[in-house]
Amino acid sequence: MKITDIKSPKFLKNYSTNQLNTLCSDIREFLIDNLSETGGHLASNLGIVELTVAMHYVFDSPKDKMIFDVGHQSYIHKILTGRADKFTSLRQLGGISGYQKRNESKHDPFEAGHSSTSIAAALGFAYARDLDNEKNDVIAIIGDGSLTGGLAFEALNNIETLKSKVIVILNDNEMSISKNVGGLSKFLKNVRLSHSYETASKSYKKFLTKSKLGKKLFDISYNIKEKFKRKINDNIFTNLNIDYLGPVDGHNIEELIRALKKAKNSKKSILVHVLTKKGKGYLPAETNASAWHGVGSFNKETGELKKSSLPSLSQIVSDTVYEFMQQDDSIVTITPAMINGSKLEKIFKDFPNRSIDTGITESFATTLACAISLNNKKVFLPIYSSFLQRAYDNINHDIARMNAHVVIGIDRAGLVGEDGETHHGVFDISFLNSIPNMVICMGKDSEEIRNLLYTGFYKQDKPFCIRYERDSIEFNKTEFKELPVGTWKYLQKVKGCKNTVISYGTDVSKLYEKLKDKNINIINARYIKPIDKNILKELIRTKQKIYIYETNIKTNSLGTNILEYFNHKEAKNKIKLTGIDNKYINHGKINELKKELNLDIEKTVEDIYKYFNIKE
Ligand SMILES: Cc1ncc(C[n+]2csc(CCOP(=O)(O)OP(=O)(O)O)c2C)c(N)n1
Repeated sequence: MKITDIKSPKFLKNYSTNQLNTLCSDIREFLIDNLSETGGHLASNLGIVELTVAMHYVFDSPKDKMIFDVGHQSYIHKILTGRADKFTSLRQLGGISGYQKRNESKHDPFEAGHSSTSIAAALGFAYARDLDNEKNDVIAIIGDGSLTGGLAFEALNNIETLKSKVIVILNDNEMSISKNVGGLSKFLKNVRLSHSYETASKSYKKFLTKSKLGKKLFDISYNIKEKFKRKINDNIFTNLNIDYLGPVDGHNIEELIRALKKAKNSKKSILVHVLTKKGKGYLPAETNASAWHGVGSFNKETGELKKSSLPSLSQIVSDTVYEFMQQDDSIVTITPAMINGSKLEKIFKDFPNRSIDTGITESFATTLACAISLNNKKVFLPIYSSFLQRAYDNINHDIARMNAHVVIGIDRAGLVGEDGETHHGVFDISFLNSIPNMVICMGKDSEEIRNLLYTGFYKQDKPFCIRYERDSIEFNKTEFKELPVGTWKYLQKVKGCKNTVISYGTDVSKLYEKLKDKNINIINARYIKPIDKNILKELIRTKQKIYIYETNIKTNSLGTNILEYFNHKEAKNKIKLTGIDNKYINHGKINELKKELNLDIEKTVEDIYKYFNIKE
């Protein structure tokens, strides 16, 4: 069957094992073809092809609910539920999402993008099902990486409390984005080892039991194996009163179908442990699954990924902290599972004793960072803006309240593009702005980013948040200099001019490039909190007309900080505030999204001219 002709998963029920295997190969080819154009989470999806096919063979979606954790690995589910013909639009403006979406299909019962929610969601669906006396299965598909998140553990713990049956499929590929970490990951590794022992021991028995000595050797190893097995059957899951089934070879359709049927027939909640290979079937992704976790477009023949020739802002930040760590052994770097995304590879390689990957644990990592810093240490804690939402309480209750010296790197601040709604970093200013003791800043270029980091680490000793966008820019390695907290800078000051533009980050550099030599003052508000009251007083005194440009939610933004101050001073200045209204933003390329929001630089410049009555 042509992949794009699939309209519903029903056809699978009549397929033989051979046909199912052929379908899996065709799906892999389809994924590689399409993702080489659109980009997406290739390695995660290649690893879960057989598992998703087997799930749709055994269960009946949409009656049975399939909830994919994060949802980045739900592409095969999308294909089997009739969305293959839309794959050329995957993650593109107006196209299908890279995650499950309720308004996209009745086969998507729940939505995510952030990890570790699937078991909680499955429990909620199962509980409601039981209240209604319905009979359907609810299945959470969660990776071993996402299982490191505390929310997943809270849900596992509540399976006993709610008593509603759920099926948890643990897709264990030993990887989060990087190699998975932690005690649970070690336990899963032991189970994997026992599985390979199990497979090997069949031929081993045949060979050894031929002689007396061989039989003795076999008995000894058999006892060790049995002990191991007992340990596995008495594990964290069974102790939480969840049946454990596995491990199952995740690339063997027959084995998978057998296990999933058992899970379906089980009366109790059950976890099926499935072993898969991330990137399976595409050599570049199999051999470097981290790099191929989520990719842009690529050359499918050579496996070459298309990349910017300029360094990313994450790289510039990470390289700067690396320079500090070389001189200063009081600095510790902590990441919640984002070594690759936050470009921390070199720090982790060269300072293994002062760098910690905590798994997908934004909230834990933040409290950990706080406590470490209270012991004469400085902690660098880079977290993507949207994932930082998970750590709000820890930032407020721990770091800010105890005034801990943690430098939070707010990576992917602003619009992030193709990952869409769940990933845009447009809320962090709003939720950090209200926290006492908090400093929030953003640099306009690599020099300013370096100097802000220098200020955060060495010229103050309190919480310090530095935001940086998903972008690549020129990198100039410059001497460090303090940028006093709460100070702004004029990029252009025109004598007698009454028009002022205020912005920050690389946006202010872009505006400066377009507006230089015009009758407009341009202020770089590099500190969003605290604001520069000296400059603001001057703007009031000289009766400036003000245009504030931000690409974040307007609520509780730099703009509202300025308005509040002006209100307090009973100032009469005319002010225009731009930014994003209080709504969720879809997926698409960053520049396309900015256009849709009337926030692209070209339109903004036109708007500025109009506002100030200036001819272009
Ligand atoms: C709260 C949160 N933090 C970080 C991420 C980024 N992230 C997306 S997928 C992923 C790894 C997930 O690993 P796993 O669940 O094992 O899935 P795999 O891709 O290996 O199949 C991470 C860290 C996220 N989506 N949500």
